[in-house]
Amino acid sequence: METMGTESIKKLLKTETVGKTIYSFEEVGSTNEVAYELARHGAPEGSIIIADSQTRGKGRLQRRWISPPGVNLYMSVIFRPRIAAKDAPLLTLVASIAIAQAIKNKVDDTQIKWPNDVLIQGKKVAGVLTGMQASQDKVDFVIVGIGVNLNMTREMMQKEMGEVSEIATSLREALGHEIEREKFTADLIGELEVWYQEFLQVGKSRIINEWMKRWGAIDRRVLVRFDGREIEGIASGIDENGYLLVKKNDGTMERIIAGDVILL
Ligand code: BT5
Repeated sequence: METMGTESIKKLLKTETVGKTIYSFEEVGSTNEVAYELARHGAPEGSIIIADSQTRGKGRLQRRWISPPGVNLYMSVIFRPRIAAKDAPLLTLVASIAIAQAIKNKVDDTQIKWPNDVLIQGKKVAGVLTGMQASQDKVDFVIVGIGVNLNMTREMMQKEMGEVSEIATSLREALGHEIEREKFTADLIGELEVWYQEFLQVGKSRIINEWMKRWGAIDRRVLVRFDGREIEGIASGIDENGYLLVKKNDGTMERIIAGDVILL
């Protein structure tokens, strides 16, 4: 078992901002927590925090991100875009596109699932957890946390994840061979810079369009759980804020800020 080599990642990077500063740890509670602390103390735009394992890896809504050592990628990126706080969630979409692209270069059957998952053959290979600090509606910084299952085998997933292993996969499982973690990380950092720049320079609509192209549920029947409710309908897309649009049976459209989508 080896920890991630920061120097090997840096050697492979061709980016201008993202990954210029990399903080690497053997074990942390959560890379997002470390990133918050560093961002509060002025860590520059594009700084990256990587850990070999997390003891309190976080998902959304107090859920857990299973983070065993030596096999996967757990990374948080500090962004400091000059945007309104309401636009910060779009960075989740930016990250999902970047992850999907980095994986798609290796596995064809890769899709995004609203709001923050990347799937291979319908199983979750990656998740994104975005948080921010803002003052007077302007973003101070956004933390984009990314977990990607790289080298977990099926046996390892069963052991580490229990039931969750049924809905999870890893790049290794899809490809049938081990992944060079540093190489994948450098590729992903490259994609993150590309899509972050697209967001800043071309704008929201470009990100929304690119995200929708990679979303597997468009025009499909879905069940959505949110705010203790459940609705069924057709997944019609996302709006300019990244909210999910579901056309219900009575023809009305529901906009959903946060929730879980199940394909029917
Ligand atoms: C997410 O939440 O998918 C966001 C995951 C973000 C993880 C990264 S790792 C680096 C950074 N630091 C952190 O502390 N977090 C971020 P959510 O959509 O709520 O999905 C969580 C659910 O996914 C769990 O309830 C499980 O069902 C499932 N799950 C947990 N660990 C998994 C894993 N390693 N692979 C696939 N599915 C997993």
